[in-house]
Amino acid sequence: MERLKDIGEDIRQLQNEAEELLASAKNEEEIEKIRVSFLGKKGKLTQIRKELPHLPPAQRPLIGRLLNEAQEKISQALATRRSLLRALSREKERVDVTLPGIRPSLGRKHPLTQVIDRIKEIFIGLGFEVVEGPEIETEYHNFIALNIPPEHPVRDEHDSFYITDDILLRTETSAVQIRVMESRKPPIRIIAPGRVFRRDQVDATHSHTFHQVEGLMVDKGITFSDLKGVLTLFSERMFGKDVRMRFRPDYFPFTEPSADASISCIICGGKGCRVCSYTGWLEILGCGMVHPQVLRNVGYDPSEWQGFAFGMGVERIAMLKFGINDIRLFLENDLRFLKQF
Ligand code: 2U9
Repeated sequence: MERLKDIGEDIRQLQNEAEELLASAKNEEEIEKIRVSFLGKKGKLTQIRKELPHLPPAQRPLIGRLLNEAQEKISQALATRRSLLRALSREKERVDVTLPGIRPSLGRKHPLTQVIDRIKEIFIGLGFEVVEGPEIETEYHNFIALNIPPEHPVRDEHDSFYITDDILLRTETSAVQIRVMESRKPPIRIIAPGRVFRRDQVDATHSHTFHQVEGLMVDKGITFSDLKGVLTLFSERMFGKDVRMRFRPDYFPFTEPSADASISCIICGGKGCRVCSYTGWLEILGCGMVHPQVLRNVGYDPSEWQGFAFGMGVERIAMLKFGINDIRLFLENDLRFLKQF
């Protein structure tokens, strides 16, 4: 009888022990270990069950029932713990859709790209086509076809990066336009935006690498009036309807006559301020009628075809438009600068 009580007590204790262990089980592996150590082939309850045949027959039904009950309870506790842990891990993965989102930071275009895009948009609106060409050029396309012979003083101004005796980094995008003229007959209405290179001493207004947009219109009977009309429309669209335009004589080997074009100062409206050096005017581009020799160089007869051309520095326009005072900022990729535009 005493032995019967002991076994009954052992069973209850084992059940408690299993339940306590399960209460602190942290994962599926720990639960499985507990199952094996109580209910497995060599488990603690299984060991007691093995003793059943050695007990007096009268005691067997009672102990058998206690064992079954304990096994049932432990199985239930195992299942309860399993489903609780599963529920907890699902809870961790659950997304709270009411939380505020993480806003992805949006990129933006470089200020020079913004300005080039706007220039393109305006000229496309005026019927021009955008053309691009190589940054590495032959001396012929970069200088000679443009009426700039080797001894010409402008070669000093355009001090260049030579790769071989007759291959260099282009100093202007004019070569692109020479290539277009070589391959087509007029009428031609093109702009050539792109990167150019000059061996300049770098300072707040000079960079060895900068951007230009050049333009060219060739057709029958093109005059300086067409040049003034197109460039005035451009500057009104670029800088505002109220800007006035001024053309003064200048000299370039590839145009004749040549002019520099200014707009009334966009800061002071022409009254005079620091930005326009108290002149009321800002120089924004160079222009002129395409030199007859340049037309001949590409096989056009200057008595049949005439044209005008212009060129502007994109950095200068962007500096005026955005109020930037140092050209070096465009090439530094400093986000504190770039995020302002
Ligand atoms: C062809 C014939 C003529 C393009 C022109 C300028 C005047 C000019 C400067 C502006 C500032 C260069 O970036 S800058 O330093 N450009 O003043 N450019 S006329 O004339 C051409 C182009 C192509 C076939």
